[in-house]
Amino acid sequence: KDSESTLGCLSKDFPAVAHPCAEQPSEITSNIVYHAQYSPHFSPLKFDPEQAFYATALSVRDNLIQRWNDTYLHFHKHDPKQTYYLSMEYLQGRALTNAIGNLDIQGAYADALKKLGHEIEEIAEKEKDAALGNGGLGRLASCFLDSMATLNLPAWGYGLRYRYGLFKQKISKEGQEEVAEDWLEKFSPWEVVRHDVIFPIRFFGHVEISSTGSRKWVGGEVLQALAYDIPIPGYKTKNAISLRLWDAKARAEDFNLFQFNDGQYESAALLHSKAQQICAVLYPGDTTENGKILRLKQQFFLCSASLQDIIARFKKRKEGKGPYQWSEFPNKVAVQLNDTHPTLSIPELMRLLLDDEGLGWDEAWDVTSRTIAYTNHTVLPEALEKWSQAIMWKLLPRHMEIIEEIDKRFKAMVNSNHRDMESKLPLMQILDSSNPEKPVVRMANLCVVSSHTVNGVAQLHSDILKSELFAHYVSLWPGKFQNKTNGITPRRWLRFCNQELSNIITKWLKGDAWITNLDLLSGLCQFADNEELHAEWASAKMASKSRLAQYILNITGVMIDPNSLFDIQIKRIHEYKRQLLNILGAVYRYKRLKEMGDEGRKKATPRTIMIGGKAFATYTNAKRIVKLVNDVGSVINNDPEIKDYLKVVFVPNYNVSVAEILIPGSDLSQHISTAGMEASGTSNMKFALNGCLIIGTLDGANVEIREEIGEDNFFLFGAKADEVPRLRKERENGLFKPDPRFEEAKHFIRSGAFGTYNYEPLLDSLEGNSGYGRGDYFLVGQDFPSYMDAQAQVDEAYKDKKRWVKMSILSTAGCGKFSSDRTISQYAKEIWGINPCPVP
Ligand code: B1H
Repeated sequence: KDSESTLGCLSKDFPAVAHPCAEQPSEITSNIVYHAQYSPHFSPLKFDPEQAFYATALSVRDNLIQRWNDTYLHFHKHDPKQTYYLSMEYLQGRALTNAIGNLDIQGAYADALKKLGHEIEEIAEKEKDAALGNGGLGRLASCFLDSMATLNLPAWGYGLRYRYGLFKQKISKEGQEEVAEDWLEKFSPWEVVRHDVIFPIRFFGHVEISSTGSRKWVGGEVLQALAYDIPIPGYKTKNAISLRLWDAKARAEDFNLFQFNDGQYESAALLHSKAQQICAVLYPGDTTENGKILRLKQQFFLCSASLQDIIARFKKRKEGKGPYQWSEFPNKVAVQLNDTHPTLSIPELMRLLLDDEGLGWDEAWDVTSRTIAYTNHTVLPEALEKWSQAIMWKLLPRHMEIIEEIDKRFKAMVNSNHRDMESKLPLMQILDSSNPEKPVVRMANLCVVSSHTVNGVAQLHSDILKSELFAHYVSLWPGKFQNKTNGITPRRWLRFCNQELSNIITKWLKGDAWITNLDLLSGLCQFADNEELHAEWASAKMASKSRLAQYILNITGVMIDPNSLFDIQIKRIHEYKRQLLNILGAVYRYKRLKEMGDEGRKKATPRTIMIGGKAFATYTNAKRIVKLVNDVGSVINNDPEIKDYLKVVFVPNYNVSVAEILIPGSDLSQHISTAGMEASGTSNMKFALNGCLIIGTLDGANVEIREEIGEDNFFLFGAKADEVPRLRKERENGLFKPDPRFEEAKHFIRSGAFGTYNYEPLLDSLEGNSGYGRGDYFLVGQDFPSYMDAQAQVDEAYKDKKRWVKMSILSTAGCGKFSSDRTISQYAKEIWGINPCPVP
């Protein structure tokens, strides 16, 4: 049985037969055995869980390929307007459970695998996460793809096929260590290389001017972009769309045989090694000049390959249909820029139209600006991309000419039509040469000037874009700015990751239509006091908490009690997200518990605080936070006196698959950024959807979640976005009086209670403007007292089980709005102008 069974034995009972569209268990078993035997990737001996995973995934891929080809041909034939989502990041996570679930053949696959001696859950865990993204922005792109496919929209994603995605996080005595994570170590069973889809990509070189005055970018180094496609199946639909990831390679003729035979191995393969660098890692460190150039090369590589491909397909669909007009292009193509990272699409589309297709400036500009739309995801000044003009002139000389021209024409337009705005031009122009040492290109400005639509990702964020970051442009183009509140796919984030709760919802709503029409969840409100539902709801939560406790034990060795309140904060570690506020709160709680004695403690609500997230490798303060959480955890978790009341666990290597275990098992989650700084947040939606209550500030999408689920079901605290500037001023002017609890918590850490590591830089960042001090820019001290008060309300509420379960039901019931299906329908109607194109 299982791990020892040889393929030979298996194929006696289950003959290997290719069944490309297998849906019955017997066909599925035959098809899996077929792949194990005839698409071998291992020696023909065992059929252990890993081999079973690859064979199973290949059999699912067979099924997808049929739909995929059908969808491709269907779009080609009907030639609808199509959206192309350009993103430097996709956080796909695992694909197997999602694909089988979307095809709606879970049962058949589970049965088939059982016959072959495997549990479907066990083999699914053998899949590596595809982590081609950093955090929320990348995961949003992946949720969007799921919704595009499910809504039958003619839409594709474009990205890069990074060899090493986001690093693996190891926790040692030193704190976080980054280790390369090789998602392609064996191979990805999902991707299909398209050897016929390959485009040249140029870097460096110069601009040549012909006798007629036309310009052409020539010389430099030329690499090849090769397409790898990943199928994205829609939920219970025949449509499957593509995520097209570009890989870089050099041509055979660029390999210098003469040099190689002369022993000059490195120079012989120079271009090949440069090609390998392009897609080597997700975010090359960009503190060095080389790092900056590589990141810019990556961005251009994505933009140029995608636009050449889009134009090629536009032409292909016109073949045999008579002459076409370029002015039709924006009626057939919508390009969405996921933040400014793919901004070079703008000058690249202009260049292709001007220099390769021979259009005049006005025509090319009209086509480009009617095609491209831009989503902003952050107002943090340090995240607004500014590229050195010097680097840009070197790497992309023709694009810089085009950007200069766009800037020039923009300024001329303002000067002639909007005289009153003249004084604002220095802020609005694209090229900023105010620092003669380092003139830069402001990518967000280029996007706003060149796009037909600009959107933020939650109402508050979109309002801030209009009133602050892009305020001046609003008076030029009031209609250009929109809001599209983010969403999450309810398939991955409820149906598949929380089967127990899903089944209960389906039972009470008398059907599973909620999975594609999430507004139906509001139907749960009428049962919010129903005792039978309460019992089922609580037992589903307990099952998920027990599974989570087992996971934590396996990974960290810390035993946690599923009866305690599970309080979770998982997200990238960043000072504005304020994991420090959370841990200072935990430190204070610990100190109180120690002081109150046995009798006092018996009245406390037992809590398990879990914090997970990765710190950017060069972000020192974020790494110190990771270290502090771990140190606080080791002291608290080993203190026998309070073992029944408090645990603090750092969950290592937080990623999509870990989120799928943590979120269903949560009671409370923390979304506690300084108001105005978190553009939206999306894990807040995932938690609320899974019946988890939120403690949070009025920031990002928290505002809308609270509106939807009701203020009684949300633990609110903290300063509001419009109070933040004044509070910072007051802090600077020494008018801030810290709460004694805040002082006590910091003092306790300084006393060495959690070890002797130098936390001073971290703690001092919460003090005035001296030493390391940065005047508590993120207002941790300001919000500490209201945070602790809100936490006290949580403790009280959790003691009343009935009230808590009711709030939990109402959280789920209020989440209809946060389906990415809603978000994507709005993009389709209000920005892209595209319609569903279902395969019959
Ligand atoms: C978000 C980023 C981001 N905003 C720079 N900005 C990056 C910026 O690699 N880089 O250089 C990568 C990512 N990510 C997030 O987007 C916001 O912080 C969240 O609030 C939001 O929910 C998410 C999706 O809109």
